Amino acid sequence: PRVRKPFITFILGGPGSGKGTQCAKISKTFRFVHLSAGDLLRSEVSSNSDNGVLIQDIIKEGKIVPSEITVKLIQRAIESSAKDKFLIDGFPRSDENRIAFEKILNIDICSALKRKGVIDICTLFTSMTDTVHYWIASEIQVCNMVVLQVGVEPDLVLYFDCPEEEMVKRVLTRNEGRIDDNIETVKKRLKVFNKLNLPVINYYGGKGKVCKIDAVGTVDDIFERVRPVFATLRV
Ligand code: UP5
Ligand code: MG
Repeated sequence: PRVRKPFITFILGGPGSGKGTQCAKISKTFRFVHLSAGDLLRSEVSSNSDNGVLIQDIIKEGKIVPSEITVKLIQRAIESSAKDKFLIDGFPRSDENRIAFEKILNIDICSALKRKGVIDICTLFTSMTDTVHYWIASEIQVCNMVVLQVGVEPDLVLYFDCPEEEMVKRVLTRNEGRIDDNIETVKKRLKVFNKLNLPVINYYGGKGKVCKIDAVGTVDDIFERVRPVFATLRV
């Protein structure tokens, strides 16, 4: 069977840097599925799910929701989509988030291998569920053996780089009733971004995966900086 390998883009940047706005334009122009981690969490709150109150309290404090909750929501959204190009907006927000994403996926593969007692990789391919297919990052052919490279790494990371005063101005004028769009919470969100999210960007930077976009200017100006990144992709 064909191995399904989704194309994963992480969209990162501080609060109000324009992630959501640019994702809307990218998904429309280049047919990507836009998954906002913040929106997935907010819809858990509004649907009164088991974790709704916990999530709401954390968002209000500008802190990071436990990885297992967010990862599950993202995983479910990817799996229930028939498409294979994704923008994951606002995740991972910390090294812990990033590692949890990779680890969960690794466990899927390992348990599939164990369950099937697989020695022959062709047997594995024919016996795996669709879910597991998703999480195979790539296969490498070595002589007659196929080695699976597991752990989901994004194919691309976009980082919207924006000065703090501009981000604060945008968030405070948004006026959409978000409980975290007030000066106290914005200050906390910025602190958490600098302390926990920048290391994730640096990690992927070290792997040559980050495309840094100057996020100052009009929405259209910024999209013209983003456009060539996607126009030159071969996916
Ligand atoms: N705007 C956009 N572009 C503009 C431009 N070029 N010029 C002028 N104005 C511009 O934009 C923000 C506002 O600015 C909008 O009004 C827009 O019209 C305007 P937007 O595109 O919404 O920016 P974005 O970067 O998406 O800002 P957002 O506030 O959504 O970013 P956050 O990262 O803070 O919010 P998110 O929803 O991702 O997360 C919220 C909270 O959820 C987090 O703080 C955290 O508590 C929790 N969370 C987790 O715990 N884990 C996760 O994985 C994700 C979220
Ligand atoms: Mg957003």
